[in-house]
Amino acid sequence: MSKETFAFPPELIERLARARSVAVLTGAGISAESGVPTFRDPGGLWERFRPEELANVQAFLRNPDLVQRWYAYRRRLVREVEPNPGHYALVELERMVPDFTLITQNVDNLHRRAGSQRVVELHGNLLRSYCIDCGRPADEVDLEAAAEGKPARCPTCGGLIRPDVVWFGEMLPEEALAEAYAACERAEVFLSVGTSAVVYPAAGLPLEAKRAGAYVAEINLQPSAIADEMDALLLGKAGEILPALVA
Ligand code: BJW
Ligand code: ZN
Repeated sequence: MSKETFAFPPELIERLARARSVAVLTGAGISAESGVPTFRDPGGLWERFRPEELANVQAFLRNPDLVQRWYAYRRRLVREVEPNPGHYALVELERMVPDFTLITQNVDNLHRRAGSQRVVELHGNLLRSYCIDCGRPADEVDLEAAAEGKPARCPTCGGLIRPDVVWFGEMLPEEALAEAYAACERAEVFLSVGTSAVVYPAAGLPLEAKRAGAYVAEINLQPSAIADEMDALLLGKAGEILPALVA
């Protein structure tokens, strides 16, 4: 597929060709074609697992073993998959634009593995873990040391080890969030890709960019919660639309 075969709004193509500053926000949808389940789609993670039992600190403290095992399962999964054409198209876009920021809600590390350089991780990274008491980073060996039914603990202080991701009710990493807002202020074009836009503050970023003057376009399988606010809505797979857009 190329720009000719895909009906892109001419204004998007023109703005993108001229833009010196572009920001992109990605969500789970961009990794779907790699085989990583999204959260809220049919068959998504939250259909089989309840977020309130897994994605907040109270749940972790109540049942650290269960939460650790859930993340171990997801770590294995993301290590087994590969970045897809959507990820690689964003690497290409970064090469074409002088000021480019890739803001991601994803914790799967696939943007970095694809080769994206400037990646702002808003919700952390599944492949990192740390001790909730002393803060030391933990490695895979520490995590695997857990005995059956006993959660993994820090070899230094005995504290529980948690994944370095942002759970509900937790603050996003301050520096990452500041970088994301700054990129929204500068962006002439902002692309929102594969996110349902229901989780804040990330969901507010496209509208920040629009308020600051950017042309905002959404690329999504289904319209997001904020699709009506977009200048352009491109419905389809990110792994097909993004490569056509940057071709
Ligand atoms: C495709 C596709 C293909 C499929 N191609 N597309 C303001 C208003 C209301 C509530 C709040 C608010 N501010 C804060 C809150 C509370 C809360 C919140 O937002 N709640 C709402 C759900 C109501 N936010 C927080 O708690 C945040 N912290 C915070 O704000 O701190 C300050 C504070 C604290 C206390 C009180 C108030 C303020 C933290 C949010 C952390 C989110 N964490 C998670 C889990 C990360 C760890 C893990 O992975 O386990 O992050 S939740 C989960 O959702 C994950 C994702 O990053 C996030 C977003 O999901 P995403 O990426 O959009 O995925 P889906 O599945 O929802 O959508 C997929 C999309 O792809 C769909 O649109 C498909 O159509 C599409 N798609 N295939 C293109 N091939
Ligand atoms: Zn410790």
